[in-house]
Amino acid sequence: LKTSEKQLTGPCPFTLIMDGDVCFYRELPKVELHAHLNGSVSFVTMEKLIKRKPHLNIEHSMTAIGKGQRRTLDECFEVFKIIHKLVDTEEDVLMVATDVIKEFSADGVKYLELRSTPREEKATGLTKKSYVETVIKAIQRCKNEGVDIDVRFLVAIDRRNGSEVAMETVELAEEFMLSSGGLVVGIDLSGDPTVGHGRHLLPALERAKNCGLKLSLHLSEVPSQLEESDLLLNLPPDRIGHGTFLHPEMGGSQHLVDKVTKNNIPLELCLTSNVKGQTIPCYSKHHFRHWYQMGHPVVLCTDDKGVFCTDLSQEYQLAASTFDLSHEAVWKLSQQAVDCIFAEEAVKDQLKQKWNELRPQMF
Ligand code: 6MZ
Repeated sequence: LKTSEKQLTGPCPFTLIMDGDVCFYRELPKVELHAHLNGSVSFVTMEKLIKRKPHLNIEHSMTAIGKGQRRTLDECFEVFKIIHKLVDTEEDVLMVATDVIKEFSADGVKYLELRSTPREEKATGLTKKSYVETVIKAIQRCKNEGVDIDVRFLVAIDRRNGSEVAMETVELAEEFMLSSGGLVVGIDLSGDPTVGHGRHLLPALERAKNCGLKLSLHLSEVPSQLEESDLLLNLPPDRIGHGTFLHPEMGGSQHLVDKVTKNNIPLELCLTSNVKGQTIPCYSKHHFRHWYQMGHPVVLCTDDKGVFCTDLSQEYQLAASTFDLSHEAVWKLSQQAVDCIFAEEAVKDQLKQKWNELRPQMF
């Protein structure tokens, strides 16, 4: 078996045999820009949550898509509902966010943008505001403990909840952008792509843009969204999540590609998520190929490392083995991701310096 095949058939990335090549990807400094908090909960953290709430009768097999398994995107969204039942107090959110940040750091991620949908849980007193405060607390806690990772937060709009909630979410993000000392940097538009239409969310997204929040929008994650993508690309967003069906080779159009390239909008690409969620039939047919060949900025990401049983090192290794990338090309890919972050220029400069310092250890 090639290393990539060994990984695909292995139980979870954390139990991989660390051969030389795996070490390269672990040690590679990385930037993670597309990680949904509740989709990123690891096996270990999930066990703790399940123990806290035995009455829910939730088993780990219900919250993760393991080796060789596939789910429809619909089924993936059912998984998130189960996880949300397990994460419904401030204490849970704090533990989950702290663990996720530390796990990304242990995987060699030096800069992380976490995203999450603020949730209210009447039964436990969790409010949308305390939800965001708690994620920020986790980020600050990790920083104080000296965890080697710079973390920012994108407040997520779940498209299912409509225009009013979208506007409230932007207002909340705006408040925290001003009070969090630069930790809240933007808005994510996510949720089940088959529900709702982006046109209703335009006023909220325009407001976000006007007040200085950056925009990362899930676009064309399923084939039926081309008209919506065309409309939302007019904003334009600062980054695109997935963008699976934008390219003509994937059923999109040159017109959409031109809109993306004209504004040089980076794409956040999540290989395992797309294969396990069955929007892409196999790794070799991933749209990474088309955009990478064009020289367009693409950033490899995990999406939901817990649900899809992956980590960022594994995603880099999969991209390399599938698309025949040299270590040098992989290095460039991770380095160029720095240009796509939402934090201010000074942070970019610090990261670029870090990459330069780490390079001699890698080659
Ligand atoms: C679209 C996704 C997603 O916000 O509770 N989410 N939205 N496409 C995807 N592809 C698989 N994966 C996750 O994390 C879970 C939420 O993130 C969004 C969904 O809204 C999901 O409910 P948070 O931390």
